[in-house]
Amino acid sequence: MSTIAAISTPKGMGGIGVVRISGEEAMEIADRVFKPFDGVSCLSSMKGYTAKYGKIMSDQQFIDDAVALVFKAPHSYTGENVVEISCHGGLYLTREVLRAVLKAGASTAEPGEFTKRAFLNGKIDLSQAEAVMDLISARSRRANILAFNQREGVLSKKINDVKNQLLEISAQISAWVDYPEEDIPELHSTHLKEKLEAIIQKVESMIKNYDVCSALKQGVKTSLVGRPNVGKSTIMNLISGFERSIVTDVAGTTRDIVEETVMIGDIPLLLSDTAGIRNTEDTVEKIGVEKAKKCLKAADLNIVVFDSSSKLTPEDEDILSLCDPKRTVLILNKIDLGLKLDKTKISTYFPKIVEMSAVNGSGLEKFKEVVEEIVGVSEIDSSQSVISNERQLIILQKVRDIILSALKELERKITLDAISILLYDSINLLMELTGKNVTEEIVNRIFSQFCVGK
Ligand SMILES: Nc1nc2c(ncn2[C@@H]2O[C@H](COP(=O)(O)OP(=O)(O)OP(=O)(O)O)[C@@H](O)[C@H]2O)c(=O)[nH]1
Ligand SMILES: [Mg+2]
Repeated sequence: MSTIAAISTPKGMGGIGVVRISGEEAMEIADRVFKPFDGVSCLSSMKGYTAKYGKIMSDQQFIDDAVALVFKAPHSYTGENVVEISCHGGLYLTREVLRAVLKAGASTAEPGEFTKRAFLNGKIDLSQAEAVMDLISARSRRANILAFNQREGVLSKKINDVKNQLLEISAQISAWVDYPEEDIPELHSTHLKEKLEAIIQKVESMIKNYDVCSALKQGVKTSLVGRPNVGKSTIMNLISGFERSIVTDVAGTTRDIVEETVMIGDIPLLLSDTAGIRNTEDTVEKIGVEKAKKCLKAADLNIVVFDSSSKLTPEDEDILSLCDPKRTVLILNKIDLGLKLDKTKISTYFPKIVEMSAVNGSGLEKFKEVVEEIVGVSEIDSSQSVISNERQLIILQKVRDIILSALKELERKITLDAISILLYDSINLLMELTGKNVTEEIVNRIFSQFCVGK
């Protein structure tokens, strides 16, 4: 494999910038551009995990002073020889250093190629490699812990456990089918059934957390709706921490959708402040109201705002009729003006209710708790293995369905041969998850979603 290089730090200005080189000739190539200040040593003769201070030269021209850190195969991220050159950060300098390294014989790394090599060299399996991407994009502590566990192999271990159990059952079935006359204990179908059911449960528990985890990663599409003047935009500004939406005491202030991503604890909400919903003849406002309704329908979470200092109106009830109670939070706003709204009428259908004053900030803590409950983060155990993308989800769903059909076959007393074939199918799928049985095309597709330099 060729020796590759890329800038591994983000584009832009920074204290340092890192150019990473990986491949058999990493040290030799680095030696052509990096000259240690002590004058004698070269990187090729250095031990792994050691560093030198020196200068970067290209065509006899001084580019920058830098630190070169040497990793010897297989003790590196990629499993190959690696040199990491830390130079001064900045678009121009890091690019110049990379250019010098490429001139000296390295080729440009593809997106995700360092991690791909780590996978191909057996340093990590595919689900761990996918976790590296999650780790980089994690926006909260919990998303970070989940990705970290996956990279540490928690998911891979669970997948391997399930796979080994399936293999064991298949082996028993095969032995019994192939050598019925031997002294192999007869397979009890109830025993077999119990084992398969236990496996289905394990697979289900991995699938179950997917929605929550993808909410943590990608954010929850959230609409902020209600009739005009109830304080939606004030709440938008309170949650986002700055004056994102225009607030006035005129009903019908917000006309268009105003979007902002906000963090509620560990959960990113993709929040849309909308026009107050009411019947109106105003052409512009009418369009805004239609947009608000569309936004409400498309959201995963609806925040419906009421003015708690006045009675519930038919307009409020119309808005509620569009919402699914399971994914709706009601905010009784303007609580500082005294509660006049009768809660009992709505709380039977919509139990998630928060009293708030958007002007003085009261109720924000309770709001956070309620959102966490609805999204389900409180239920997930961060030490658990969770899947993190559609590819993994689809494979696990297939595995579950195949084992379910194996169970059915068992109940219909179909031959054990047929069951054995189904079990082998599911074992193959599980191996696809960790990358032991995966086509080059899939591997390439996964790593192409990475950024260059990772
Ligand atoms: N006393 C009190 N006033 C509030 C509170 N929240 C908002 N207001 C006031 O209510 C008025 C309307 O607030 P907005 O945030 O613009 O209401 P909105 O729901 O976005 O209104 P539209 O965009 O017109 O649909 C403003 O004068 C706010 O200062 C609150 O908690 N208490
Ligand atoms: Mg508004």
